[in-house]
Amino acid sequence: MNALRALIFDVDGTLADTERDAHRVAFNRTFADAGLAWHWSPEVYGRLLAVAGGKERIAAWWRELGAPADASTAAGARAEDFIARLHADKTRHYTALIDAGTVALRPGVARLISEARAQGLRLAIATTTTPANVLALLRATLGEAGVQAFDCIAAGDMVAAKKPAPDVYALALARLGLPARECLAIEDSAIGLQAARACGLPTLITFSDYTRDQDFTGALAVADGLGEPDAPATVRTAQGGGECVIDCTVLQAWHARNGTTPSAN
Ligand code: XBP
Ligand code: MG
Repeated sequence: MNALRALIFDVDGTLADTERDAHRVAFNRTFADAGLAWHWSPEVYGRLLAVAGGKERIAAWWRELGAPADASTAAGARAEDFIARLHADKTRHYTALIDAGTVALRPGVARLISEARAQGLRLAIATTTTPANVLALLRATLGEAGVQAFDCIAAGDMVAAKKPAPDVYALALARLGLPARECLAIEDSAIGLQAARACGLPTLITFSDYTRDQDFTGALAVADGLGEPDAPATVRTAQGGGECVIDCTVLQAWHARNGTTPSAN
């Protein structure tokens, strides 16, 4: 049996519900600043989340509007440069929203991070988003100690391919210096699950409003959150369903069963 030595957290949708009220709002503020008549409603944004990464999401929208990928903008800038500038502005808007306290951590996240550290588990981040966004979120919610709690942050632009490609999880594992079988990933989305599973990582899904109906085949367990003692999570595993507070003991038990039983779906 492999001991559980590290937890690898996704960020958006997993640590916090950042997408609708922070990332989406930041994109829309950026579009308004740039004089673009683009506005992503919560529904449109939910559909666009199928494309991981902010720059890639804008490029997908650009293509949806019928502009070829190599088109020049009205100002004569190449599309790629134009999108990169928009995205830098979006990161500025996003971090300002986070600094202002717009988003809280999901229930149970702060509890699990502190329990894991107290028990000597190592922590890492594997995210598609920009490192500045992760640091802003950790600082705004947990302070500097929150940043220090993580051994490493693996982010989308540090690797060749974003989720669902496994690259960002492979980078997190390399930086931890641990094999996948000694770690557990916590994700909220099907593309995140695919990325983690492609690295061989046992994966807990804590789905969000945007991802609740996705296909989580291959997950170790699927839950509506981590839960807190006064509001346990509703959880489904291969052994059945029920309510529980997901803590290190629960994760260790699921991890120990990994590979010996079918997945939660
Ligand atoms: C989710 C994402 C991100 C954010 C946007 O990342 O797809 O792209 O929506 O972030 P994860 P950027 O769930 O892997 O944390 O604009 O900084 O790319
Ligand atoms: Mg996510």
